[in-house]
Amino acid sequence: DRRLRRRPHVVVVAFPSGSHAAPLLALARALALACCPSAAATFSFLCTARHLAPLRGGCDRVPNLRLVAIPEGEGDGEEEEMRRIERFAAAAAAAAAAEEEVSCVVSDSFVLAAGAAAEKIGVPWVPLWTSGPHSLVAHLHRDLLRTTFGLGPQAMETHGDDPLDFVAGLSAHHRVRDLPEGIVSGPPYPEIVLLLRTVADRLLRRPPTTAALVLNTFLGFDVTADAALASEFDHYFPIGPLHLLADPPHPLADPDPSNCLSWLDQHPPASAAYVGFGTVAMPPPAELAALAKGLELSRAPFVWSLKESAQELLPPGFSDRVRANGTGLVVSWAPQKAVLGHTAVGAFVSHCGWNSVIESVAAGVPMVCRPFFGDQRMNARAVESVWGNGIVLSGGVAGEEAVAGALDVVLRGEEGRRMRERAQEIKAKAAAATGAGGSSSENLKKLLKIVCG
Ligand code: U2F
Repeated sequence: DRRLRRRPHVVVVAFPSGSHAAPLLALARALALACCPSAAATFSFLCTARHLAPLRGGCDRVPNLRLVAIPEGEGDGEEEEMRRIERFAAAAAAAAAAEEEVSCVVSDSFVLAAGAAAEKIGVPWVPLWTSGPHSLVAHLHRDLLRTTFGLGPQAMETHGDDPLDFVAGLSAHHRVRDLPEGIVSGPPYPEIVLLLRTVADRLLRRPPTTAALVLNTFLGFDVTADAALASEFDHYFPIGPLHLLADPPHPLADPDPSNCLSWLDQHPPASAAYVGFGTVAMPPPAELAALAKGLELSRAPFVWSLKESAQELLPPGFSDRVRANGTGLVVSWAPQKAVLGHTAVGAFVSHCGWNSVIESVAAGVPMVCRPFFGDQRMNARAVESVWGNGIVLSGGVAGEEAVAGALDVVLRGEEGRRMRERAQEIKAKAAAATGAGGSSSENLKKLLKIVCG
């Protein structure tokens, strides 16, 4: 048995797309720090050079964490993107198998090749699910959902508003229409949907092929999902918010090329909105224009992180006008964690990607939700109806009146005050979970025993 013969060496394999690598690196960093300074184990984090570059900050302080760049091929568009990721995953799996003294493979759950490599070399595999917990529950119960609602457009037409609380882990608030694509909606399936289905099947394989399953959440945040996942997996480890674990890099260390933080300094507490839709989702041009008008109508100061290419789709003169009159700042990148942590920010207009949800939770900022795809609708539903730390935009999209109305509610209304209180309560729980003796910190220690043997 390799694990008996050798000093632990944990190989960690990222999924090099969008925001996936960051939470996995936070986990690797926390694990590596937990066995520092004795450096009882070494951690090698395998990722593409492109996705590693913005993440290097804060890793220098961790001597037993190696960042290993794996070459990637060229590729644009979804199909090419998936080919590129497959090439990376194959190269990373080969590199993992060739690494010396491997005691465990930790990976993004999307990198099934890493699980296969672990199986081949006879060491445990620990996947991290980076999306929201409800979407995982839904993927795991795909067959039950299909048997109940059928498969194809009619499932949504006939059952769109049916509740999902008959599925262990979901609430009565969750609806069929919130489900991720590919569960009851029929083919054709985009490649990412097919990948997710294979991932769910792999996680469900019996006897289990996973030594532990990690989620970027914390015990007590969603008790229903926790209970279901704990009964499904022997080693379910909610270890989050990952970016708060073990001496994390300070959020103020993130680059702030457009000076969002000093701009926010000029505004009173909880008066401003931060708008950001993550790394993949993009509202159609008409909605971008409506959102811009809604922000102006609300008169709330705002920072809006919007890719340069999309800024061209805003109403002519919008960015210059709001910058000149001091009401808004449109930037192509914002240090989101630090922005959410700024006292001036009182609302986060978000697509509800899981990193954004968990960062908003960690900062205690209520959300105004405009979900697009994947887990985002289930996350948004839970924000509004399960956790109570925000609302979904009326009509589900960013209409001018809907945006202004939602910001009025969250920033100025009585209901908004309650959401803020709720957000602060959840923030306190998240801080306790990642503090000394907290559930996430204790789960990290238990996971360390599994990965180091
Ligand atoms: C996919 O989500 P996204 O990458 O689109 O969105 P998030 O999970 O919210 O992650 C975005 C990250 O990028 C950071 C931000 C988050 O950590 O702080 N960021 C920033 O710092 N500055 C910016 O200007 C813009 C972003 C997918 F679409 C979702 O459905 C999944 O839930 C998610 C996780 O698997 O991946």
